[in-house]
Formats: sequence, structure tokens, C-alpha cells
Amino acid sequence: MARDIRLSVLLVVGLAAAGELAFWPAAASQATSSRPSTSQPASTQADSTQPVRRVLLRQDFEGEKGDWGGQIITDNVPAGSTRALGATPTETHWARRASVGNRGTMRAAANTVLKFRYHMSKDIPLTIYIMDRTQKDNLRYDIKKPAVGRWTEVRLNVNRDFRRNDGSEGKLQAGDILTGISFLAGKTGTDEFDMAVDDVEVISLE
Ligand SMILES: [Ca+2]
Repeated sequence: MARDIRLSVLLVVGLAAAGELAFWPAAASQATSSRPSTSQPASTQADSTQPVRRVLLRQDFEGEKGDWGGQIITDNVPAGSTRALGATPTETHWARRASVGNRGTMRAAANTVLKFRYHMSKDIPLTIYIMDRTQKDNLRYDIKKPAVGRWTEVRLNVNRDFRRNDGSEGKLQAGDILTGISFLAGKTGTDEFDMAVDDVEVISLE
């Protein structure tokens, strides 16, 4: 009995190795034939569903005047840049604030990406607010442990990563109207440090 099983196993392995076993080549051919049959529609589909990329906001602070709040700095800026936006003290709550795009509006997509560079001189959490005018609340993201002493690039998916500032689980929805972006850190009267941002971009993918 055991010998029969061994022989059967050997037979199966032998036939399979020779490519003569009916179900194995069938499965293999199914696997290979499914590739060409699906690759064509898949690639067509991929082309037609390539997200449309729209730059909703791009600010490098290189121009003399722009839609921002803070103080232009020219020392210790990222490589390839001559100017960045330094955060300035606020009288209430936040020790430092820099803001961008307060006068315009942006329509969010299903995927709305925020990119920027920041520089912090101290290990103080960096909070980002994006005002969602449709939801009438700020959307918030916290960088709890920012890099200190070096320019660092951040890329966030606002729909996925940000939450409403009221503490609810509400998220950014496609079609929402966004306005200014604020970069905030520290507590007024307590924290002294330098913070700057550069190359702020909001991109919609839909
Ligand atoms: Ca710049």
C-alpha cells in the first residue's frame, strides 16, 4: 500500500516534470493565458484611470509678494532655494505660525496631496491646519516628532491623514473647498525656537 502511494507520487512528480500531467499544464496555461487576456484591458484601463493631477497651490516664496503670512528668510534655506517662509510669533496660543494660500480656494479631490519642506530648530510638535470651508472646520495633522536642524520634506494625503480639528473622525471629502494652510507649533510665551517652511504644494489626484 505504502509502496503504491510512493509509486503514485513518483508518477505524478515524473509526469508533472515532463509537462504531461493534464491538470498542471492546464493550470499553467490558464495562468499564462490569463496574462495576455487581462493585460490588454488592464493597461487600457490603467491609461484611462490614470489620475488627473492638478496643482491647486504651489508656493516657493521666491517672489517678492505672495499670498502668505510669516516672514521671508534668506538664511538657512533649502538647497536650490533663495527664500523660505519663517514662522512668526502669535499673541494667542501658538508660539509660531506660518500660513500660505489664505486668499484663494482649492477644490479637494478624492486624493489631495500636501507637500512641503520644513525646518525646526527645536523638538516641538508641528501642527498643520488646512481650513475646510465646506465642513467649516480646520483639518488637522500633527508631526509629533519633527526632524530638528535640517530641512525635511513631507508628503501627506489630506483625505487619508488629516482629521477634523473638533476631534471627530470626519475627514476631507472630494469636492470640499479648502482655503489657507497654517503651520503651527509651540505655546505662546513658553517656547522659543525657529521654524520655517518652503515649497508648499497642494495637488489633487482624481
Ligand atoms: Ca524657496
